[in-house]
Amino acid sequence: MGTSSDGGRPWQSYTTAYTNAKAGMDGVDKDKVQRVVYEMSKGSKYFENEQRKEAFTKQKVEHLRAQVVKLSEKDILHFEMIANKRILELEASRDLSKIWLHTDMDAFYAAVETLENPSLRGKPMAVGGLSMISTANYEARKYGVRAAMPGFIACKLCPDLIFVPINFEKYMFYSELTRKVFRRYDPNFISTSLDEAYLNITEVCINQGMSSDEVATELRNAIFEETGLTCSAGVAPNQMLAKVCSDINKPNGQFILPNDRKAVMTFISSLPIRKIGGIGKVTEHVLRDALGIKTCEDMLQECALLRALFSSCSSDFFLSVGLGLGSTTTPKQKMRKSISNERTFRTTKDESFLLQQLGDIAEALSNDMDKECLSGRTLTLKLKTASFEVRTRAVSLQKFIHSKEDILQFASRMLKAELPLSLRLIGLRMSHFSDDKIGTLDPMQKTIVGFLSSDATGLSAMHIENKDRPNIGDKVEQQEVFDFNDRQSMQGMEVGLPSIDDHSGGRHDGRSFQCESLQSVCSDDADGFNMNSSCLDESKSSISVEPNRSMDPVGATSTSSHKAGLIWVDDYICSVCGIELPPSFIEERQEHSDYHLAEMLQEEESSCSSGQVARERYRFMHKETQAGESSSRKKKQKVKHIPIEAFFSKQV
Ligand code: DCP
Ligand code: MG
Repeated sequence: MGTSSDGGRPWQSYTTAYTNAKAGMDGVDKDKVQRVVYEMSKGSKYFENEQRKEAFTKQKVEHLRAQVVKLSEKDILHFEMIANKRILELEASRDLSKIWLHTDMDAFYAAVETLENPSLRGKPMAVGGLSMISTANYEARKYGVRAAMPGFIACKLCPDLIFVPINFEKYMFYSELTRKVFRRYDPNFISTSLDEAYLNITEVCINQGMSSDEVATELRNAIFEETGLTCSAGVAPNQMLAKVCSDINKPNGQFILPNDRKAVMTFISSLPIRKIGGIGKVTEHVLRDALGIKTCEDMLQECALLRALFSSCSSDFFLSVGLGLGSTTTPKQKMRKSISNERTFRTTKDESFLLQQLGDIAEALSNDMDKECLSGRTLTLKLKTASFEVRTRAVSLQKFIHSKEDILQFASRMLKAELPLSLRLIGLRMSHFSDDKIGTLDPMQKTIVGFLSSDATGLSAMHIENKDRPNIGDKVEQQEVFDFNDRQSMQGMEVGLPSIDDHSGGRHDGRSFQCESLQSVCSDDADGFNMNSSCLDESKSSISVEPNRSMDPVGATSTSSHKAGLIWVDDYICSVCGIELPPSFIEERQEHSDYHLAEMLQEEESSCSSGQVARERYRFMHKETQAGESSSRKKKQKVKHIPIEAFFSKQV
């Protein structure tokens, strides 16, 4: 960004959410847009934050490149064999029997506003204000104006731009009208936002003797009749492809991909990976710059590297993308994993104002939870600072809570621990719901109580999650649904940097606190819906360590490996979990051994009923580890576990 190697055109490497093309932006002068965005944001906090994110991406790329270099020819062959076997398995799972339709309203908010005020028709307009635009109509997009762009930049690109304030009630009303139509075609349609839905139209096609093309046309006409609004549709054998297809002939168009393997493979062969839901800017850049992967087909070409460098979960996702596979089923019941509420305001450090906002958010969250009869155990506080840094703090409680008072009690403790701080956004998210009724204590839920002594308030654990997720109701461009650190975090390494694209324009602070036994939660409720999102759901635990720490000498490996009873079968396979790591990945193997060691100790701890016993064991483990290992190791261990009291040290 702005280096001497940029030939005096630093904006060319300045790619942000604002400079990505959306539908209707094909003919836009990209260079001009990038220059304006660059010039208008240069020096701002946003700009600085983008620079930090770019540095993070570069670091990821360098890390992966270094890993690639370490792979021997034998390693590559080994992983190629495994990947090819997996490709065959995935191929065998291909289901071409379903017809999926994805529909997406055209310039939704803007179209609703224009419907209600026809004088806007044909003029460039945006919904939102000078600070942020929610969407722009297709006339405005010709100038490079788009959703998520600050209005003041949009004005520079398009001086005649008309702004219309946002009005959610209207959009919800029209969204409900579209849903009435969807129900006629698929009563179990999956709605992913106010303006998007997936419909299984297999039965309609068969029962009505209609082609999918005819059904799509009929459905779009019905939506127009019902609402006066246009939408676009994509039809394909699975949800992932249907979504890609609905964007092809936007606005007011449709694209049909037949249920035929050859057609799918041809379609996917040149498709840029960024078109796939779940692959965002960071993933795109990292895969391109580190592994040379640009198209979906490249995923198959580079299958050995993907398999070697990513967890099986993520590499499965990548290989599925390469094969054009996606979900073909309707989830029986979409279980909500979290519920949230957030407020953006003018940047302030006024403590009473911030606490007042927090109270309002807690109340709104509590009301929303009551409507759905939810009570939860993990409360996450999200803060966006004046410098766009996004911090999340979470607390796991012994009991399930739902009342405003309870939420506020824990939320204000978390907030106060951060103050003084200049903030522009506060959010609260509740997750880990009780399955049944409000207030029920789940005896099976393990809390930190068995490990560290609980405090009287029931506040038992706190960790800092290493990534941020969009909130329910947030509209995000594409959320990355896999974790770059996955292989590393599976192995117990966390670099303390964000691992998904941060669509909120924020940065996550790199600190890692470790309080819940030896386990830190590296990801809980990713809002992704596709095949690999479930892989992220709490399935991976990691041991948080200091960012960029120095690695231990090989000697330490044997100590930990021995403790965890771990050997490397066939030179590659971990005897404990089956993960594969080439012999040349010495440091990663060390991390992996450490992970199992911690896991083993954790199991022991959880079988202890007394917190005191657990603490003693914890101390013993520390002493033991420190005695046998290098001084850098000692430092690491200290960083791993920060007592919860430390977190509240600033509390009033
Ligand atoms: N939205 C938002 N913030 C964003 C993106 C979208 O508030 N960053 C809102 C406004 C949009 C609506 O969600 O009207 C639907 O989002 P889409 O991405 O589908 O965008 P549009 O419907 O506006 O345009 P199109 O689908 O034609 O590209
Ligand atoms: Mg839309």
